[in-house]
Amino acid sequence: MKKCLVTGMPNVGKTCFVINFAEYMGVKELKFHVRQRAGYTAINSYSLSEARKKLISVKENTTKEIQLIKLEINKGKTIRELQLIDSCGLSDGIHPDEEVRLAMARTLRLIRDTEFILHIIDIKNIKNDKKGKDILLPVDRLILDYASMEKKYAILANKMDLSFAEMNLKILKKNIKDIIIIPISALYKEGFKEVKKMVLSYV
Ligand SMILES: Nc1nc2c(ncn2[C@@H]2O[C@H](COP(=O)(O)OP(=O)(O)OP(=O)(O)O)[C@@H](O)[C@H]2O)c(=O)[nH]1
Ligand SMILES: [Mg+2]
Repeated sequence: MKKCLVTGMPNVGKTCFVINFAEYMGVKELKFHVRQRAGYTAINSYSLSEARKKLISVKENTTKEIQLIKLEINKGKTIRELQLIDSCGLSDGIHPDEEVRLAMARTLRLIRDTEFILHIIDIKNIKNDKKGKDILLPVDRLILDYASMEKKYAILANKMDLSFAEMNLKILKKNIKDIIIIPISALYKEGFKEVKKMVLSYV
């Protein structure tokens, strides 16, 4: 089965995207397959509203486990399956909480092992276009540099509903060339048509 990893820094909207994109793709009830450290996989079922309430939060590193949804996607006359994978966000430095550190290590392994990467960047995190300064935060730069060379890869520029987002998107597009950048609002399910097109070309 094909796999797509949704990754990025903490709090950028990965879980919000996974839930709302699954809904956009026609899922009515979410079955999250959660890999347990004991080696088995638990299935946690939620209604869409329940999942949004329980799994999305303003707190950083809410997601600590690898949790995935299996999507059935109509492509022509066939049905293709895709695992949409959500995992722990990556941050700079050494996190004080061991559980988070281990979770980040699992995300790094997933980045290495997954062929299709959707890298969510919070449009708020784009810095001003100053000479000699990167417009991306170091972690976003590392993910971009690695995944764009090795994988099928796109940046999802999230939170485009925010007021200054358009200006930051311009800066992002001007500085990051030859990479697919799809502006989205995971919260308001905007830009999903473009993401679906990319997913369809992969499955
Ligand atoms: N304005 C706005 N807020 C968003 C959007 N997407 C997500 N958020 C908010 O961003 C916060 C983090 O969302 P999550 O989906 O939990 O982010 P995450 O990347 O899974 O975070 P971790 O699991 O902690 O790494 C929540 O308060 C969401 O409501 C968006 O498109 N627009
Ligand atoms: Mg999350």
